Amino acid sequence: SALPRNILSIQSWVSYGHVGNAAAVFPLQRLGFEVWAIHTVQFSNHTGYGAWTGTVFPPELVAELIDGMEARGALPECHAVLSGYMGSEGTVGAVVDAVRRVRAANPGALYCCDPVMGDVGRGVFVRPELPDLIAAQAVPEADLLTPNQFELELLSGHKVDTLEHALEAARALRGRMRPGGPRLVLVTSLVRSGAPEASIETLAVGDEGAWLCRTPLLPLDPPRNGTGDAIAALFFGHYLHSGRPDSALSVAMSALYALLQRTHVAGTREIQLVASQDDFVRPARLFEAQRVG
Ligand code: PXL
Repeated sequence: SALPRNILSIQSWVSYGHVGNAAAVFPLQRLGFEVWAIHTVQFSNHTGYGAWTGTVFPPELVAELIDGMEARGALPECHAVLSGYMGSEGTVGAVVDAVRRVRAANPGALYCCDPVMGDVGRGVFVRPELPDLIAAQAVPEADLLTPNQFELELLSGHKVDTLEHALEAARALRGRMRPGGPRLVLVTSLVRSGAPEASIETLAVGDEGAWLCRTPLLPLDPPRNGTGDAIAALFFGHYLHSGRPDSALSVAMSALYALLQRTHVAGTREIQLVASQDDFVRPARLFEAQRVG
């Protein structure tokens, strides 16, 4: 069981459209992983529509499902854990507990935390207690962290307007992540002074340095809910395959560009996840990552 194959993904679920696990599970499966999905909610659709039906599951359900998997002897075979949007305070503790139980069974397991808190323009869109809880409990367990620019500012406590600021903030965050792990920070949706017009960048900062990947900016109206969830899944998946932050960054962002481009052409509100599946593995157009530190 040397190759990472089994990923536990703890996120929300929607019946219609693609956010949370409904944006992460399929890309990971398409990359060849077995995905053990735990859903924290089941809603009809994402909350970006302003109305939805469904249920928030109690945080205790996470531990209960881990209990059942443990009883099947599954945990030593769990190679990675991915978490995203956490609907309630209790979910943070439940996810961190799950990560600790997986690591007790398989010390080599990697945890990727997408610290979903908010976005530039929208501000904080989770419950106000969540950012501090994520910073205090989830970040110290994380091997990979995938904040957007806004979340990087919130977690680091510094405004980020330049590449130097982004590098400094990401390095500061690395110091708060799990010692002994790769401590890899992916900064998404980076818009900074000095970047070419009509572009958007993603920055990866790890042990061996920092890399930047630039793609053309596509219209973000309507907002593409689920994009961040898909990025975290694609980057984590490609990183688990190659162990290389630079190629994982290049392939994941190229795949994401293909997904957003197809969605733009289709003119749909929901990201075109299924139609873009071949691009997840081998993107039609490859955007190279350049070393910046
Ligand atoms: O993309 C983050 C996300 C996750 N889960 C649910 C959401 C959203 C964003 O809209 O509504 C249920």
